[in-house]
Amino acid sequence: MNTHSLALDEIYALAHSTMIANGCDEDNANALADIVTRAERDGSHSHGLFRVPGYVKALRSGKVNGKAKPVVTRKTSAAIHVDGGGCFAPLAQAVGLPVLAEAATETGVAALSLTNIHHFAALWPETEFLSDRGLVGIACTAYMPMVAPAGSKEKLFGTNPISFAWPRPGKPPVCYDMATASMAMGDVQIAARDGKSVPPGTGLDADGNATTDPAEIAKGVLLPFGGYKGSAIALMVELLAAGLTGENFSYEAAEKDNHDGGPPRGGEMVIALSPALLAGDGWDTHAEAFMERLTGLEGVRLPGERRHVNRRDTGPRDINAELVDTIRGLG
Ligand code: NDP
Ligand code: PYC
Repeated sequence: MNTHSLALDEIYALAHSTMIANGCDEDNANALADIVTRAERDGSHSHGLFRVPGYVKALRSGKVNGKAKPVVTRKTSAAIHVDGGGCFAPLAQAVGLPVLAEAATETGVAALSLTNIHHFAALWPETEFLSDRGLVGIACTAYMPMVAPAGSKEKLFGTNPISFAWPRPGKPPVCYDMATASMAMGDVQIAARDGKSVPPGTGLDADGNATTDPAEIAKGVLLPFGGYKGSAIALMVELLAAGLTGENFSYEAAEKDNHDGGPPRGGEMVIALSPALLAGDGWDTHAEAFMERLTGLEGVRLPGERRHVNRRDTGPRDINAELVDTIRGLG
């Protein structure tokens, strides 16, 4: 693979200038460039610059409002809502997450529903925002149908990611962020681009046959991770991100979408819990003793650790050259 070496501030500038050139105002462009840069910094390659052409398509078709001003409402002491006004998710999160953190710190438990947003990013930025403030974070969002529920060969669920972050004072959080599909579609697309195969059990081709060819899976369906168990979690994500926010289920999002290649309108649910209020004094040392047991087992590493190691490297990143050239052409 041919690559271009880009410093983190060059990645930010590339994403920012591309957003501005395609109709975003400063707030929207900054929020997007920030999320893209942090994804590349951490090695979340399928949700960094890789997504910029899709973001541009959604701006150019008018599906996403690059000048949206999200509105946050504290509906009760523990229920917060953000209407994104048709923006990409990161700006709506930037407006809602501080209010969520304040509410959970006061009450112990709080929930943030985001509607009228377009989510095309990783979810660890949401949950780590909360764990950085001493809170437990859980976030999930739906998408458009790509995954066949257990027992079916027909797609209905989105790749429906869920992220969980646990705060560890003085240390990076434990944070997982995973599609409830066997693999994120972005990673399937990158495997297809790079001429790689994917593990058996990832998905089916358009005729419903098992295949390890990612290009065929992209035309067919992904399978949930872990059979009916992952399927149940994907179902839960649909209900939390759409049923509980009042926004589109994945199938509704697809029915209403203009299919420009950018993210559809949807919702997100973010939940924050305060261990200091719920478990009380000593919650952190108690949890750390558990982490020590866990990481003391041979072969175990904590989820999020790979990203946090990448994060410590502040040097340039090698980015697929064709992707960089494509993005430069969009400015
Ligand atoms: P992966 O399968 O690559 O990783 C899932 C999680 O497992 C990560 O937290 C990862 O931590 C952890 N992990 C991986 N290997 C190990 C290991 N050996 N031991 C312990 N933990 C491990 O991610 P997915 O392909 O499922 O998802 C990729 C991204 O796609 C996510 O960021 C997700 O949010 C995003 N996505 C976004 C969607 C959207 O609608 N916006 C839809 C679907 C996916 P680590 O990162 O440290 O490796
Ligand atoms: O990788 O499956 C995915 C995905 C869908 C929306 C954003 N990412």
